[in-house]
This record gives sequence, structure tokens and C-alpha cells, in this order.
Amino acid sequence: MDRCITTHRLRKTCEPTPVWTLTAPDEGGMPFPVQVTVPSAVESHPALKRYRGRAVYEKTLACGGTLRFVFGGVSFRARVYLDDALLAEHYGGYTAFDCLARDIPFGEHVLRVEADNRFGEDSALHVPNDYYAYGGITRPVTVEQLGSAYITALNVTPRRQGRMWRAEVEVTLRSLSEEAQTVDVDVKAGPAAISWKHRTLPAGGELTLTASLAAPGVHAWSPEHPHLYAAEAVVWLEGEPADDLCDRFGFRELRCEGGRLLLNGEPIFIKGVNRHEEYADFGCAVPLEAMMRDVQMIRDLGCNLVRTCHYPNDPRFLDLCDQCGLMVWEEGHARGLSLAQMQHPRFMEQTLECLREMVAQHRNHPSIVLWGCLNECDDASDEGAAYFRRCFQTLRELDGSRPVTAAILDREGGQVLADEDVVSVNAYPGWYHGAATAQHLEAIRRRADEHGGEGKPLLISEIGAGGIPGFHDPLGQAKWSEERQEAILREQLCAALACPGLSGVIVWQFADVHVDESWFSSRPRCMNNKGLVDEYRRPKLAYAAVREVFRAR
Ligand code: ADA
Repeated sequence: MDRCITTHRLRKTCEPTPVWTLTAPDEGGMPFPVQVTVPSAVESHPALKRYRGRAVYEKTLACGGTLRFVFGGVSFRARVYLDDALLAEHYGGYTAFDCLARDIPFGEHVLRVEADNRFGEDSALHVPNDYYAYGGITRPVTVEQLGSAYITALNVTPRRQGRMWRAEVEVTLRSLSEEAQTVDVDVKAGPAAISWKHRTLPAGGELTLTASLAAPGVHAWSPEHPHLYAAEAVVWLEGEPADDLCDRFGFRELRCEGGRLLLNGEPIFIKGVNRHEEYADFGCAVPLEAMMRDVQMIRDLGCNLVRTCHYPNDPRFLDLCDQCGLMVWEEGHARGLSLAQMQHPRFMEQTLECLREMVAQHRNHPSIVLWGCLNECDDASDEGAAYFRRCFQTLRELDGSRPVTAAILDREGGQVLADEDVVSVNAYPGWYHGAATAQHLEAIRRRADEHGGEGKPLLISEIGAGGIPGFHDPLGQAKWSEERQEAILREQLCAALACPGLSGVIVWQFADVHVDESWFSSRPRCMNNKGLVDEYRRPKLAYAAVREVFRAR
């Protein structure tokens, strides 16, 4: 399942059976076919732990007609072939893409997917980093059967007007016919509904229909009461239902006012964790039950938000957040890029494309309350700041209903505070430097106010300390001991929760994650060990401390 909800009742969809053949023809790989399950990371095969190269997947399908293949995530560059004909190419492992094969004769066909996780000159975002960049078909694949017209998008944007809500709906159809077609379209969004009659879908073209609908009597979505509503679009051709698209949404609004964050008009304090999409030996292809476990543990910690550092997440995780009342800060792909890296000729194109795909694919999730971008990239130079502005502008154009932000470095000289809606700073007092957290947070607020962030909510988007699981120092002094990690986090969070100028704090990080080997010298075990739980989700001492502090507020 590519989602935790039914997305089509009419359109025929199937998931290829899970066992595919894989060859890894580049250096250190396996040039002969082995069997693997999809989705999975290439690196979860014991012989391919450190493989960097092309992974070639094959699957024979019995199919025909006009097919749409949807890939939830292929890391990192993808090439898709059907019977040796190239259907699609895609860059970016953290967003979905699709491709069409039209009028295929019924029979057996070979689907081949080449997933290439090499770092290369063409790639600005996929670089060795403080997390592991996996390869493979890492998210679900679905195959759909299409007719002469299909629905490509159904967007529902909630708008709050005092105590009342509206649903702004937008539905887009695409024609696969060489003739113009007359269509009827029905859309339901919770209690609101609309029908469009006798609309012309141009030959081979698109038709977008929009409406703003009153939604009387609905309940708002919130962490305490995550009310969800069904949305459905049906297109009719010659009096027959021809295609559909279903989704789920909620009525909620996160707004910035007077330096505070308001959820559905009420002030809210963010208590969150940062989470990389990774689980022990499964890499970035996190099994569904482990996703659910994470959501439940994060709620158990007393958190109301998770940040999807540093890329868009699997929509199944977002579905679970919708359902369990966990707010999400979702961000585009990028971590810690210097100005020189941002000057890569394809940096802007690749960054913006990821943001576009993220918003288009995930915008209906009510759990997503903030859009983010460019974590700790260069915001101090004029050129770097201009890239940030481009990203904020793009996010606002794509979806003006959510505030935008970027987690920036804790330093002087940042130039983007005036351009974002929420000021977010990553700070590690007591870990990377010795400052007491309370004074340090005051200094951050002052600096933000002096550099364009005055009157804006301030989030500490990362704070934390390292602890190697199982390493204990009874005196609690040794860096990397679980005791020291616990003590630092307790001090940091108590100060953050008592800080009047703050709208929230997000712990770095939920679980330990693997990092690129080039980071080995500052990352024992070749892992980022700042997790509250280890890579198997076994709690460290810090887990209980954070739970106690978060739950007390
Ligand atoms: C940064 C960064 C994270 C991680 C963290 C750390 O703030 O955003 O990805 O590298 O620091 O562990 O130091």
C-alpha cells in the first residue's frame, strides 16, 4: 500500500508482487541477479551494505492497455523502462513520480528500474552528509489502469473564518484522448460538495476546476482531536463514472500573530522531535509498523510535532501523523550546503523541483502545519540569502495557507529572518559549546529581533546532545555517556520551556541514524548518536527525561 487510505474506488490499481530481481553491476556490487523485496533500500542486502552504484530491478508483469506506474521513491536518480523502452527519468529519492505507457498489448512485459545512488557532478543535493544517502526502490510502487481521461490532482485547502470553515477545492483532469471530451465532475470535501456539468476536456490537454465551498458544522483538526474528512473527485464520461481520486484532509490553520503561533486561533507551544526516515538495518525504507511505532513513541514523549529533517517523507508516515494528531514540519531536501555547494549549476532547479513535488503530493495532509527548506545552508552571503528567498517565494506561491521557515545555523550574519514567517534556529548549548541555555536563548531572540525577525515566532528547531547507547558514566560527566546526554537535554529543555520569547523547541533527534563514512571522526559508530532512542528504538536515559519535561508543560 502506498498510502494508509484508499485512493481509488473506480480506477483499477495494483501493486506488483513484492519480490523483484536485482543486479548491482558497478564496483563492489553483484552483477548476477538476486531476489529482493520492494520497497527496500539496496543497502539492506548484507552484501551491498556500502554499495554506491546502479541497482537494476526487474519485474515481469502481466498487463496491457494504458498504464500509469507510480513510484513513491527511488533513490536517488531513477530510470524506468518497459520492455527496454525508456518511460521516465527522475532525480530525487524523497518524492514520488509517475510515468505512462499507452496502449500496451495485453501480455507479459518487463518493468526495469535503474536506481542510481552515486554522488555525481549532476547532483547538488545528494552529497555525502550527516545522514546516510541510501539507494534503491525505497517506497511502494503501484500500477494503475487508465481510460481516456484521469484525475491528476485533487487539492483541498481549509480556510478559517472566525468559527466557520471553508474548503477550497481544485481538481485537475488530464485527457489521454485525441478528441475533446465532455465531462461531468463531482467533488466532495467533507460536508461540502459541488458538481460541474458538461465541461470540455480538450484533446490531450488538461482541465482545472476550482471552487470555494462552505463547510458547515465541521470539527477542526488538532493534536488533541485529529478530526479527518474524506475528499473524493469523480469524473463522468457519457453518463458513466470513468475515474476517481480520493484523499483525506482536515480543517486546521497555523497562523503567526504577535510573535506567537496560533493553531485554529489558539496559542500553541511546539514540543517536537526531529526524525530522519531511517530504521536500523532497513535504511530509509522504514516498514509501516515501525512508522506507526515511531508516531506512537513521539506522542508518548509528550510531543505535538515532528520535523521531517531534511527531506519530504513517505506519505504513509504523514497519513499516520494525520490520524494520530502529530503536527508535521515538512521540508525540502537539503542539509548544510555551503555557498560553493549552492553555486552548483543545478542547485536551484533541483531544490525547487523537490519543493514543488513535496507540496503537490502532500498538501492535503492536515498534520503538515509548516513548510521548510534549506536546513543550515548558507544564509549569510547575499547570494545564499537570495536562494532562500526563491524557496520561500516558491513555497508561498504553491500553498499560501501554511507559514514557511528554514532552520538556520546559530550564528551572527544570517540574512533571511525578515523573509520567513517563523524564525527557526538550530542551537546546541551545552554540547557544541558551553553556554547556559537560558542566556543563550535570550541572545538568539535578541539577535533575531535585531536582524528582521522581530514580531515573528521563534522556534529552536534543533537542540540536543550525543549519547552512545549503553555507554554509562556513573558520575554523569563523560561526553557521549547516556547520563551526560540526559543531563544536557534536561537543562536545555527546562530552559527552553521557561523562555518567554520562544514558540517551541524541537529535540535533535528522535532516533540514532547512520551517517556517511566521511563523518566518522565526529560520529562514533558512524552514526549520529543524538537520538533519544537508538536505531532499534531502544530508549536511552534521555528518553524518560524528555518525556518528563515535555509532559510537565
Ligand atoms: C545540525 C544539522 C543536523 C545534524 C546536527 C548535529 O544542526 O541540521 O542534520 O547534523 O546538526 O548532529 O550536529
